[in-house]
Amino acid sequence: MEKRLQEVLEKRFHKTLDTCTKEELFHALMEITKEATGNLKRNEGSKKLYYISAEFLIGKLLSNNLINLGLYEETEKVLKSHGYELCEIEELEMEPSLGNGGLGRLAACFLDSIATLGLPGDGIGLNYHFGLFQQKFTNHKQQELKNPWITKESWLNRQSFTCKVPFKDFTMDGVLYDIDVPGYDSGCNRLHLFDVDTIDESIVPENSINFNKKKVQENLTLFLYPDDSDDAGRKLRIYQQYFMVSCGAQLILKEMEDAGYDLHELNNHAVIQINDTHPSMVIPELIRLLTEEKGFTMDEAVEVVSKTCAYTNHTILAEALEKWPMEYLEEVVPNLVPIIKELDERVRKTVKDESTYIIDAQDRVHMAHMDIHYGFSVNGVAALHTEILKNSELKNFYDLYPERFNNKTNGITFRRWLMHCNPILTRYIESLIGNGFKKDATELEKLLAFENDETVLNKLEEIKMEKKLEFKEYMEETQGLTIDEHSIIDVQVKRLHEYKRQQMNALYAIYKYLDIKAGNKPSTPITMIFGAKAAPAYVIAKDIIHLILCLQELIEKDPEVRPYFRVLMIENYNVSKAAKVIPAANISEQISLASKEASGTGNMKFMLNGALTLGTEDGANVEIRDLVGEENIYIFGRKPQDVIDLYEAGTYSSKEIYEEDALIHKLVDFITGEELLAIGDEESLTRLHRELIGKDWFMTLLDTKEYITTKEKVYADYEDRKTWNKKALINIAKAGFFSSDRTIAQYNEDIWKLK
Ligand code: CR1
Repeated sequence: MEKRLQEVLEKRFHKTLDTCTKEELFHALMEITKEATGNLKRNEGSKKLYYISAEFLIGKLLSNNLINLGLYEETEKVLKSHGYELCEIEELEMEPSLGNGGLGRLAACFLDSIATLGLPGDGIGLNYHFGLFQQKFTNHKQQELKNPWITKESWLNRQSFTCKVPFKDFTMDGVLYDIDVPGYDSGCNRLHLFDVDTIDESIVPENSINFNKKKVQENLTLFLYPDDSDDAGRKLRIYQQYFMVSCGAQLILKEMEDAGYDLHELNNHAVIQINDTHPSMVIPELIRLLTEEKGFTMDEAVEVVSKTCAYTNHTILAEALEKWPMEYLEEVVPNLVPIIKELDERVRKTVKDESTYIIDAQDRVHMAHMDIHYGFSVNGVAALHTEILKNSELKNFYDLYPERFNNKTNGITFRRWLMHCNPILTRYIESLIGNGFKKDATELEKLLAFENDETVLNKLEEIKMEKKLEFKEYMEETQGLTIDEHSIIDVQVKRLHEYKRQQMNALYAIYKYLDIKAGNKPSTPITMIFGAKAAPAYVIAKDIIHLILCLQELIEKDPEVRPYFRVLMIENYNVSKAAKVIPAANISEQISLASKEASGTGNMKFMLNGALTLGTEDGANVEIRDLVGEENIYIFGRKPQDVIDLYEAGTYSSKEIYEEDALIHKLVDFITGEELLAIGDEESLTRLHRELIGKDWFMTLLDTKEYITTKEKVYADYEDRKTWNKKALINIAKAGFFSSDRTIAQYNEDIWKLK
């Protein structure tokens, strides 16, 4: 490594390891890493997976690629001997935020595991020039800025593949950029990101994310999920989706033909995993290409495509289940319209249940319905979620095709979420149980042998302290906030959404603030940490951020409360910041309204790093509980079936709770009380107050009381550090199940069947 680094630095910058700048060092490292990845053998086989997704939240790649290539430690040593820290150098990389949250990060973890397991499988997506917006706090509000990540030199490698994508009024030329995906001690796959050369980044002004949505040739791949609160935004999304699937489908067919396969046997050589409904148009597009260009009859095309495509559902929230008005499709992708109509006709001929038709009475196309009728597999992302799909959300489909439904509980890559983000913990685990867990995560269970070993438990606590100190330093540098490393670190980081109920956590903060004001000081100080971006057009979500930032300000300025209790919000929460805060956490907040969080994956990252979960009976929390046992997790709140029944009955009334419960009344009214109005924006706080009392669609007030009681218990339990550390150890030991290597092995076993 040292020799190669010197060579590259000399050749590119006429510098040495002792004279170069950090930027030059970063570029040399990127070049060497790219070269090493390029030299890996490609994972191959007679059948190949295409994981098609609108999002790949890959995050920074340098360190992870070095880890997977087995070069991390050596590089670290070489740099150290010349006075550099690798962790400082990795900060220089621009973060590719090519996803919103869990769904996109899952796709990135999956790519890592697919490559690691040696499976031939490539990702297909879009090369967004700006990632998810960069978040800034101004006047206690979220401000959105553009978030560029592509520099002159990047991980992208331009390929020679091109294709033509026919829209109604014009054709666009697709070009392809690849990012190599090295497996951990394994071969390499690729992430294919499609783009167009006519994109014009200059149509987006500085400090903004606004642009002319109608200039599709110039804006198509500018942004991930452009604001779709208006018609132009929604149409742009259809443009993006069709562009992605058409390029993807053309690439797949070309690869199959190049390999000499008969396209009539496509399903024997390719499997396409459709990640949520954003890529659903790949089904009619493949049928179009096969019938128009490859001489297939409609029957032949429908049959082979149905045997090739599989669909993953990631949510039961109605807003996220895409239904495109036929009128839009006619305006954007008229070529697909007759095919979609034909697919719907075929359903109507054989199926009585109208609720499963692809085109509904309002002439809207239900993308998920198309996936289920014309795919061979439908999976949910956690056991509970899949049961809800089968028994309620998609019951009518389950009745039709029970054999298609299966569960694949999500997972996370331990390379990033343990080895990279917590090297001290990794090394310590290795010293206790050897390094087998790096390849087989279930070996972490060997840690259970130490559950009563005080030396080990104390050491775990020391490691947590070290990670808290690192996080403290980071927050000081980035936001000028000084965290008390001796406090309990209680963290809720995830996208902002009412169903995730950050507002309930904020109500707790109000409770605690008032309690301390009344003289009840906690024995150990508490630091509540939030991190969340709100979709730019999601008004209430932004009001919740405003509330949290106002609470932060109130408490930071209150010398009576601040020493005991603080509320801090991480600005611009992203993958890199997740890697800093998660290892420092004692408590992992997973408090969604039961039944609404399909899985969650943050919950897994926290447990792996020794935080205890405070959560509802939702998503993968249920499986975490089953693994660690009731006594090593804090579960509270209404049960999923009760919630489903409550929606069904339509009897939930937050107003009733607010009027009948004095404590809740007081907490909710604090939002518009004089303390916060002195800091914040009356309109925003009043809107949130009104929403909580008048609607509260995600039933915050239903669980608030029990949440407060349970959280008080968690804080009290922290006082018995020995028992706490034991619980932490059990959580780490049981986290192995949540390795995405396990998830991917199951996808392969049940769905993909790659050799
Ligand atoms: C779910 O909300 C899940 C991820 C990955 C999200 C979350 O619970 O962990 O998917 N769904 O499966 C989503 O983003 C659009 O839907």
